[in-house]
Amino acid sequence: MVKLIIDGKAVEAPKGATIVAAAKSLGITIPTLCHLQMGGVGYKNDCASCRVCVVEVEGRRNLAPACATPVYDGMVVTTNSMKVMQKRKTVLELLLSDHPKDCLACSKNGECELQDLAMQFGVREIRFAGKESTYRQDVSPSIIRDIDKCIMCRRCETMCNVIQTCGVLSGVNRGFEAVVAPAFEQDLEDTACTYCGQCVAVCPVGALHEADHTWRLVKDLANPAKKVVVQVAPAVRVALGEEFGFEPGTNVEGKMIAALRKLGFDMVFDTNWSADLTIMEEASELIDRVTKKLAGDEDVKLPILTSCCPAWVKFFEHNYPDMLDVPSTAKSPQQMFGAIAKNVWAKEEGIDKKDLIVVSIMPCLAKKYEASREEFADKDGNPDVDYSISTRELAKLIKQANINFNGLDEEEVDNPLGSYTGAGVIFGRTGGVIEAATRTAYEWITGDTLESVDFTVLRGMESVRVAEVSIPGLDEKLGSKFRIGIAHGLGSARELLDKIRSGEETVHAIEIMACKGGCVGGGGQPYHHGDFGVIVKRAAGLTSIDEGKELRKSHENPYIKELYEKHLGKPMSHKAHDILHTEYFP
Ligand code: HC0
Ligand code: SF4
Repeated sequence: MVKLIIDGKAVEAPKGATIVAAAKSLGITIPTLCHLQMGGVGYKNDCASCRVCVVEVEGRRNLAPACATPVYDGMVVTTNSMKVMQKRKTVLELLLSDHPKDCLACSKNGECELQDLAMQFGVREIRFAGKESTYRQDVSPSIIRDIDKCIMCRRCETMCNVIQTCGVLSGVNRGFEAVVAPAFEQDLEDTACTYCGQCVAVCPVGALHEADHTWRLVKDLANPAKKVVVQVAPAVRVALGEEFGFEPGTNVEGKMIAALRKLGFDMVFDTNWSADLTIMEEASELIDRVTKKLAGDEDVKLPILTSCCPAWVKFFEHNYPDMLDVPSTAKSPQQMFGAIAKNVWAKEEGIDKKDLIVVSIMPCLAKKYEASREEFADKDGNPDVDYSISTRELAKLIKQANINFNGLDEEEVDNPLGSYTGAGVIFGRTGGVIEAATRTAYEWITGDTLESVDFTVLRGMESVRVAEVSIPGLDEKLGSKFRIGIAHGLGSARELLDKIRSGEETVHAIEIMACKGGCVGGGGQPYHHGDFGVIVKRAAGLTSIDEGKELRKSHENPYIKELYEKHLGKPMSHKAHDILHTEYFP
């Protein structure tokens, strides 16, 4: 530990800590723009490019960037002198000199970190008005890049390269032309971008944002000729409340359902219901593959990989084209929902599917892209899910519609595509999909009722973890317990998959989610401003919803049982395969 003084207060900090970190331990917040550190994730952006965090260090002629200057014994730092404040204001004015001035029409208006600092430092005029760089807008199915607004903080670059290992974004060009972009300044759509949206989640300004579908939705809701139904992803209900002053992790499901009805949706359904349906297919496929493998079938691949995260699917299609027969062929809950709503439910209700609009509310930006994938549309081009709206977009719509969210009475979901078990809701956090599958697979393999459905060995926030579950009857045949791998974050997925490809690790099943923490940390959730604690609280919120449910195993969902009895026969039947399974493309 080293001893230093910051703003007249003595403090001890670990050797190698930065001034920003040491000041934080004293409760002193030094403003930063490029700097961002997320504990628990291993994310640290410290390129020191913006210089907003400058401070005075005794004995040093120039001001020092606090985010990149390590502390030392006897250091004396001043974070709030007139010289420091003037310099920060000048830095902001320089940043604004090459920044569009359309804040009122910017997607980040009200949430922009540059705007906040300009206000905090009393910037009232742009003293250095001059040439502004202009770039064409890059529009993809999920993400829009408005690169005129890029301040070269490089948070997105660190996220894409270090945490997600996608290598899509990096600094190109020099000087005034410098910008963060894909190689050869291609559009995202032409790259190996997974649309995970994690670059959007850390962008401090409006340079990266979601492809907004709210106006399309408003138009559909106002059209009496259309029946508009909605499904809501597991992770939305524990994060939406943050936009209305609730603590992260608070379950606002009842108010959310009421708000969706007030917005004009004809039916409010739940993706948790189709998460239960996904388990019926995925657990069956798992048992089928293990059984065939044990019988010596060399064509059968293990481990089986979960396939419900669309960014993960796109990642393995780009990076593991030799392993496309490994993931489960089960569609994601979003897509299973759409397929059942349009091809089964609409028929039962006598609705022409051309008049039915299926909307999803997702914590994820890649879900927008997933909904638009060609294989998820019928031969006439009618998609199973028409479009997807992020948690943030839903919050905006609720505010636009002047709905007093906090004052709403709680309401219940519609059926038959709504009620869910505890297994369906934990899909939204890391480890949840495989825990849900294990609950069902265990009971189906053993024929016994589980004493406890809480497979706590599968839980936690470690980025890559391998756990063993004992399944009586199967252990003996396998010669080991059932081994499960879990990874969240695409870099962690790559780490685990590379070990499996090389034979260094052997597991029977793997769950992968592209975002840290799982969907609760998705790129469409309310901004977490680098606080991973927010994501941990959302995950805990989902666990507690599961614990409060009477039914906690997907195969016990009465509406799912009815769906098989009336329409699908049994899991993996010909009909189930037709409607609920998909394929992957290199
Ligand atoms: Fe997820 Fe899902 S759990 S990917 O994170 O499987 O987005 O919340 O909706 O589809 O259910 C996201 C969340 C979902 C799907 C589910 C899965
Ligand atoms: Fe990289 Fe994900 Fe952003 Fe694509 S969406 S550029 S993969 S961080």
